[in-house]
Amino acid sequence: MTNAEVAALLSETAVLLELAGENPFRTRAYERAAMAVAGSSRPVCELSEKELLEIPGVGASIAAHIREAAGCGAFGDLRRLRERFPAGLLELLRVPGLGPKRARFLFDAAGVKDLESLKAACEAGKLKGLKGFGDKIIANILEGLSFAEVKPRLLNWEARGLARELVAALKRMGGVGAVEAAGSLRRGRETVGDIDILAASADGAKVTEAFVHLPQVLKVLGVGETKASVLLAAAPTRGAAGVQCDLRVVPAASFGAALQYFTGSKDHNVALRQWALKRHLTVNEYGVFKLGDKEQKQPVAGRTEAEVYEALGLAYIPPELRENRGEIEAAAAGKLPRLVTLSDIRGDLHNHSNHTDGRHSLEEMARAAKERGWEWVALGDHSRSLTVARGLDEKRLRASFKELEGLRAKVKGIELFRSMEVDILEDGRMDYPDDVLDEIDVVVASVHSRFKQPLEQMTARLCRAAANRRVDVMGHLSGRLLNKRPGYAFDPERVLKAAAGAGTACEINGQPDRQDLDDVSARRVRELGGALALTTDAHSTSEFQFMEMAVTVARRAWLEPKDLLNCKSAKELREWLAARAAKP
Ligand code: DGT
Ligand code: CA
Ligand code: CA
Ligand code: ZN
Repeated sequence: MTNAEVAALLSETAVLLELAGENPFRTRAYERAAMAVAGSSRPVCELSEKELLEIPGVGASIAAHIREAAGCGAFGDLRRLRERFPAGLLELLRVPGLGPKRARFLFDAAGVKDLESLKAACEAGKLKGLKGFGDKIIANILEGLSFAEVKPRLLNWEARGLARELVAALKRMGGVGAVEAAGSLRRGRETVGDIDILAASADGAKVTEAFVHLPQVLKVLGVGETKASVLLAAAPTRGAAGVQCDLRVVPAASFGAALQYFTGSKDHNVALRQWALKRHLTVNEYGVFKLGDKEQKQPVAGRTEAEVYEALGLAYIPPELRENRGEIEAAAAGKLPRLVTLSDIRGDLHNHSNHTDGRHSLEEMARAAKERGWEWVALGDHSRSLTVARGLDEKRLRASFKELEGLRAKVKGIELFRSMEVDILEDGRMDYPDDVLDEIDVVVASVHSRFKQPLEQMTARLCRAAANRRVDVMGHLSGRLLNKRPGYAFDPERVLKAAAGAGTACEINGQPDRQDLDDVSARRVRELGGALALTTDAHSTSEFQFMEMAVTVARRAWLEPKDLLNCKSAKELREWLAARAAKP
């Protein structure tokens, strides 16, 4: 079995557990493991139990499931769940606002068998009057239906895993030079529609033919001398079935031009061609040519991408910026940002240990952060109101502080800060009294309840938290989960302004299905002069690797090291926190 197939089984288990009414944090554990397996660079079916446990989000029981699936294509727990719930029911669960209980009721008692019949029932007014289906619920379901009808796209993190395998397989083939993933994946978009791969070779037919016979290929959609399209055996996220992958093979002399073209975005390429025309040049997938060169046999550039931009009189534009959002003008003026990279990161500010719903101890988390080469890490957990995640009451909070204090002497070579993800209560107050908040170095404030508040109320709630000087970072501000639920209703502009005004940082959460803030909002924070923090929200030591996802979002938001708390030294971070604590 491929990683994608294993991921699909785990993701299916998550959905079925939700139907079974399981604790949402247990459901989430399977979703997390599915994303991690899909993004893993090693074939999970060939790993030992010990190696499996190194994958983010894979604990003992999920490791056992994977070992079982490797042998027979599924595992016992999943088979039993499948027997309990018919397939059509799964589709209904993609509707946010419906929920497992109502989905089961409609399925069993109201003849609603899939999305289509749910829509018909809503429109015909058949839900009205059913027990538990008030006007507000029906409105939520209708809104949720339009969300569920959009075809799910593959998460960037999952696509990276798939592409990495394919790129490596292509590089191993004889006669193949450079190989790169292009398209939206290379631009770091949060989700991708399909995977585009580009390879340099003098013998295209040989490469495309070998490509369509790779074990990852489920179905061949087309194969020719320079390109091939296939469906990959993959359905990692909820419903994102049959991922398409396009391979193009070009001669090495035009690899750079082709890479530029197939990386897109389309809007960037259109703007770039207009820019070229003004300079009496034309640019296409074969190279940059003088306008007079009708035969296009003498390219001015084409072998590398850098050469293509240079020939057009532009600084090299990193792929994450190629969305026609002002990058061409900035490149022409020499004003491109010095985008943050993973190696600029000195620490993480939001994560969880086994005091609440994380898998590893504070000590294991501290050591893993150190192994990553970080200079500091702020370790934390969930606050008391989040009972499903065993949130810490004041007594357990103090115990965790004491443990962390002890670790400062024990784990040398990394500075430890105390952080906590503290719930924002429904009126915008925080889940701990002020004197407790004062004992926490980094307070990350998040919404985990009452998602359905009206826009005004939610906006006021978030603004109040953002303006609270005891709050240091606003956590996953929109509350969205990609492919699962939209964020709650609120006015981001007002909240971002409140945060910037109070000097409160906003988080870019690197969990692959959160990526929250998104690139557009994060860029807005920078414009407003606000601070930003990249976080992993790690629930195990290896989930610290989600910093890479957060960095990608940050790059798409034009962020530089100076915009990020993560790029401060421990001393600078302490000073930043102290300045906030000293505010009246
Ligand atoms: P996706 O797959 O929906 O996430 O988005 P992309 O950007 O990967 O789009 P895709 O796969 O259709 O095409 C890959 C790149 O190839 C795209 O970003 C730009 C280039 N491209 C494809 N078709 C066209 C076209 O008709 N005109 C132009 N200018 N560029 C194109
Ligand atoms: Ca694509
Ligand atoms: Ca494509
Ligand atoms: Zn959270």
